[in-house]
Amino acid sequence: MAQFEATYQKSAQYPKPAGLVLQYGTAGFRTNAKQLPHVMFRMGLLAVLRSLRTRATIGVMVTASHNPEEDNGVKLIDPMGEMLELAWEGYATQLANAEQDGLVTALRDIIEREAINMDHSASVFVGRDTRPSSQSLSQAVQDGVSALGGHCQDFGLVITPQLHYLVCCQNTQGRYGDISVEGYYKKLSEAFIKITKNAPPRQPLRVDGANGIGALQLKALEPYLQGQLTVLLTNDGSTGKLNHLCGADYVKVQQGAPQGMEMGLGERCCSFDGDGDRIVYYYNDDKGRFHLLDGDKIATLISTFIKELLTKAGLDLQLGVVQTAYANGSSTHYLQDNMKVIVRCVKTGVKHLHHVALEFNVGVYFEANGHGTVLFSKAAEEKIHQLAKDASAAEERRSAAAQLESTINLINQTVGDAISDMLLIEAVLAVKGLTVQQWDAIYTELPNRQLKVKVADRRVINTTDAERKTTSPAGLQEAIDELNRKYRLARSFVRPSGTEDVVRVYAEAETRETADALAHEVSLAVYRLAGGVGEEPKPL
Ligand code: G16
Repeated sequence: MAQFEATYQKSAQYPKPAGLVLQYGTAGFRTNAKQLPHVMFRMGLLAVLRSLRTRATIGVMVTASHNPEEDNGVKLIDPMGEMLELAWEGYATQLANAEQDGLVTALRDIIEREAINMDHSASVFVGRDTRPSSQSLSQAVQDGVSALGGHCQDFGLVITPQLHYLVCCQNTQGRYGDISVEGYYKKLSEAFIKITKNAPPRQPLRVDGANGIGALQLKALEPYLQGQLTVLLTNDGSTGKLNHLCGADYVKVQQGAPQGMEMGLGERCCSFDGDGDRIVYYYNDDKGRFHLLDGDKIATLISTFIKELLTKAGLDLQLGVVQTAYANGSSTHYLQDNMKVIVRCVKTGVKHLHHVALEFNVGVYFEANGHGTVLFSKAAEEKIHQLAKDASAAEERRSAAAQLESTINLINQTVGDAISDMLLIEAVLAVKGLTVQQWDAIYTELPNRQLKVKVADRRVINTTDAERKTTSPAGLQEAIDELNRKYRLARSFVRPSGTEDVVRVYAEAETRETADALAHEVSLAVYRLAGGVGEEPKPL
């Protein structure tokens, strides 16, 4: 076929570095940007095949999110705005690693296995973050799409969740929202204004934009909020480097403020990550102590708000919360024992959380790192809409249903979204009249610590039980079990990262000292039993 010949020719412009093997990770491919042009071109090809297979528009986002500026990556978005179907991750890896002469065979193989009809037309939406490498890598994606005869629409600089939103709008013929970035601003801001219209004015919110695209998009959205929320933006990208000493991942891991953030006593502050799909909140108390409100606290706040509205509305809808092993033990206890909601624990990666959240009428999912959203089932949405317009229902029930309707419009249900989550959190705090300190006081977190260990090959670590236990290398889990027994309320686990070349270590315990000691001792066990490289981990 002529298309294959053209693809083969064009692909030579994006040669694969000899011997390079990459794996589709937690959120797509991610590594140093220099190693990625061929991957981007090929993901353009894959997006065309996925579009033909699903007969829908597919999204390709060029970003490495929380990683350092010199890295880049690519996330593929399925028709309803979800992450790429798991089964296709294997195809992505196959295409990315094919040698030039094997590329057409790899394509034909996918086409045959998926019974793809190449006569239809394919449509792909592309977006990118602000990294210096993103523009040329986005061009590589677009060249891939064109080479296989697909139609490409480039949305330029957008946060990842905006591209998810746009794909979903396109494939629902605008039912989810207008198919434009402006449509996104309008949908969210109108919902925010509706929820907060009777709430008293609030102090401004300080936002760390991680020097990334989230800052630019927030600036563009702010006028639509009509003064209902004032944001004071730091790390807006005008001077600093992306994610450097700032951003949600930095704040979560360091448990400290980002560079440049001037935190007045008790002021609400939050940080986005590099592609605007994560958020964490924080403040300093009157003793100057830093308090972090991460994805666990966000999940609790949002679940409480929605559960209260469901009760007021008299709607019998099941609410469940999905977490990962990183969720603080106190949050899980609070949700289960105080809030009496069902809690499920799954492997790291939004795709895993999203999938399980779909099992509930209302599924709230958050990773502790601040990535999450809420999913309402079609049936739940229908019941809420019915009640909101039922003139015979009691006023209190109807108005609770109307608040739920606006909440649904405010939430980006396609994926975790820093801007949408921020607006929802602000709306909840405003409506409930809560300060950030009162929110923080809902439960007390166990002190915890996250560390990274460098090993020769992180694939030697295999895990089970939603990543809470290791199955290899030999002896590692036994060593971790023994360390956990040493300290009160202790829990720790290790897992290979799917976005960075490191092994992640998580530990929590009764006190700061014991959590830190446990994290260090577990790191040492990883270093010794899983082939650590470089210097041995030092005590904190
Ligand atoms: C991605 C995923 C998240 C995951 C994070 C870290 O986030 O979307 O689900 O928690 O990577 O993953 P890992 O621990 O495997 O490195 P982002 O915001 O970097 O795209």
